[in-house]
Amino acid sequence: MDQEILRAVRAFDLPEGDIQAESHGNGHINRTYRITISGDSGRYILQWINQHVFHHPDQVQENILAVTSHLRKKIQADGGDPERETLRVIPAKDGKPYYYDGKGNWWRIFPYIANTSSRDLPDTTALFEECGRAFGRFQRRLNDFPAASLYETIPNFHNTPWRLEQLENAARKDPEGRLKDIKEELAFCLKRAEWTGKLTEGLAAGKLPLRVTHNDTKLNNVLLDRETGRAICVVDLDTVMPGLMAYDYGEAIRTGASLAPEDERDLSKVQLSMDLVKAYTRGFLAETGSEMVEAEICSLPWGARMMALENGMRFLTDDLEGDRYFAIHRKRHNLDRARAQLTLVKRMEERWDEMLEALET
Ligand code: ADP
Ligand code: GN1
Ligand code: MG
Repeated sequence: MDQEILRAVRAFDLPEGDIQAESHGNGHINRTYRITISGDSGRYILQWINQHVFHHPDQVQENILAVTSHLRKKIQADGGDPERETLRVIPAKDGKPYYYDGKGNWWRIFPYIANTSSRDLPDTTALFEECGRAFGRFQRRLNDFPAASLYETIPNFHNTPWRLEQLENAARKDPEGRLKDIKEELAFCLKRAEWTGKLTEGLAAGKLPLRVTHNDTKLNNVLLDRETGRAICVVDLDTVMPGLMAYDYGEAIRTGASLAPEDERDLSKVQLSMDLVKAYTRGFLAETGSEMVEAEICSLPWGARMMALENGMRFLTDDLEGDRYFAIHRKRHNLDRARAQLTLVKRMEERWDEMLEALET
């Protein structure tokens, strides 16, 4: 096994024993391993934090420690089980919430939450409604957390007008000579420039309140209990930062209410399921509806459209720049992803009235 993994596990405050590591999960950013230690009944999730994406991994870990400590208290007060319902940061032997090896590698470790799995696409509307409840609960339990105390782990993360500027810059430079293949997709994005500021402007005008948000509410960031199917724990807390409710609603709809994978090449399969949209909305609003101001509720469908466009633009930018950000598994993978996401934008536009009506369900 990779010596770096062994060294990393040994840096944490864990029982001694023979270490086994297996790759785990489907993320595009960090590297995740499931760890077992002989003689210890527990298992662990070890993650290498991508420093190219998170420039201050220590700040990421400080955020996660603060947020999970807050969540633990709320879960206890609700009569829940904090060991299953939130992540727990295991400290390194030097007491820090991470291990840095001095050579550019940052690591963290959490207990593995047993008998759970995650899905890239929802199997049923009931499951997706459950996920809506889980992200809604996460949001509700953090509504009294001091947002200003959190580090902004990725500046401009959901600043969609800025994402569009990045795309235009990449197109101007065209470092890999790929612009010729993406002219149509670029034009699609530019045509939507006027509404990319809809959420950021709502925030600046004081109409949309700033909250503590997850910001990466992909379906596979919810752990589901294998026996009951219940959504029990929200993971992937790297991007928990101040943000807008519409981001968390929107990113979930983007990834969970589409009937095709994020990188589907057959664009006729990229369809929006209104049953899934309604199911998620029901679950999310059941937990958060009473917390939100009217303008915020109205902004939710825009969040979905914005997240689909924003991800489409990010994938397109990464394709132009030679695939430096998102891990790819085939040639022009980011272009496939971009095409699927922009198709999803189109589907949302076609069914816009229904998306607005879904708020009433
Ligand atoms: P990435 O940022 O690369 O998406 P995640 O933190 O989401 O990484 O982890 C990848 C996958 O590992 C998740 O989708 C989930 O299925 C699983 N996972 C993460 N943390 C845990 C945990 N503590 N217990 C069990 N499974 C986990
Ligand atoms: C990344 O880490 P993962 O795979 O959950 C990305 C998200 C994108 C997503 C697209 C920190 O999420 O913003 O929406 O890929 N995370 C970061 O699949 O950039
Ligand atoms: Mg993830």
